[in-house]
Amino acid sequence: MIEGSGMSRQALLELYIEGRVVRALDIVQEFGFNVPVVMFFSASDVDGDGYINIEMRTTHPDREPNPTVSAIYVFDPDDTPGSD
Ligand SMILES: [Ca+2]
Repeated sequence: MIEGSGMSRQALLELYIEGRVVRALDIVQEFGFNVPVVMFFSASDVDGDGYINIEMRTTHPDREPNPTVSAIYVFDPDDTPGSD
């Protein structure tokens, strides 16, 4: 779950899984101010190190230095809940 902090309405966030950008977004522009957002991504341990590396970076660290992820859930691909 990700929520725009309102520090900047122009912050562009990049979400990475295993070193690859899986989504770039302006969360406030797309979803609104202080609106919780749930996103689903498929992932696997691409480099075989035993971990699925997930990162979130801002392209505007001067305006949004600390983007926050409230929670990350990992589900079995055969038992993934809906977005409701
Ligand atoms: Ca890995």
